[in-house]
Amino acid sequence: MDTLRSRSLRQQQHPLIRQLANRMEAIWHKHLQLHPYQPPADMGYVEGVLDHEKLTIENHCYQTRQFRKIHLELARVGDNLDILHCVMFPHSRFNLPIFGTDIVVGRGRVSAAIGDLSPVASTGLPPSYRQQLQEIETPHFSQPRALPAWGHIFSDICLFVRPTSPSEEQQFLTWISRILTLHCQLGRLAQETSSIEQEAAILAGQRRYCRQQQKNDKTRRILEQAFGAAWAERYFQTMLFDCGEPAASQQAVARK
Ligand code: BLA
Repeated sequence: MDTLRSRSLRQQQHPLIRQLANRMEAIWHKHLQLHPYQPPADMGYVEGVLDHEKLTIENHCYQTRQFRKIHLELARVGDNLDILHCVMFPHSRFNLPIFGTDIVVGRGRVSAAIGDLSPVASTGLPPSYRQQLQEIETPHFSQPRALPAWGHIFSDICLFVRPTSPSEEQQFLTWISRILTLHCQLGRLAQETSSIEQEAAILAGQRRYCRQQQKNDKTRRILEQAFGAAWAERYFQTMLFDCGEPAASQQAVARK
């Protein structure tokens, strides 16, 4: 992993992204039994051109017994734009929320840091999450940001801010690390449902999450400009926010 890390795009990226990528991988390795997840053939590592600048996308994917896809994406456009995107999709037999985080850095300044545990059930986050989240203090940020209209999928713990100092960046890092640790701990304890109705409801909740995320025009515009509309659509549906179950062979690996 050290060699992988030392070659990773994160070495050129903003320190908040590098630190968060390393921290999330450390938390996953500590709490979960990770198995490889093969991204679609031409989508693991991608290069393109955006406004005469090189666009590079690097994807790291894993799966576990509870999570059908754990996806960490790092992207960089010249020296102008650094992005970290992460989503953990639970298997549809587990009534677990969807962990997601996105960091966007434009010309060396973090313009957006967002993190959430988004519920898939209409009843909101499971009671165990509600209870344990009370232990995690939400830091204060001087520049909170308003969620876009499609963002009603996010929970009331969602943080969407523009950190204005290294201290606020560190506070976001600490907060999101605690949320992720809790999620891995509770995820590991989660029991599979045997109810077909509940599984269908979970799947519908995940589909709703993906549908809404696919309405993020800011992400779509970047991908469309660099790779064209058709590729961007395929990337959204198969890499960023796919709703289906992975191939049977991948599930078999994770269930061992
Ligand atoms: C915003 N996402 C953005 C922005 C850009 C991207 C450029 C605008 C930043 C700003 O307004 O300051 C770009 N994000 C990307 C790209 C990828 C990416 C290119 O992930 C990947 C290739 N987005 C997510 C996830 C969440 C998310 C998992 O991928 C939340 C859990 C949220 N990103 C999110 C939100 C905004 C955003 C809510 C603000 C959108 C808006 O203000 O309209």
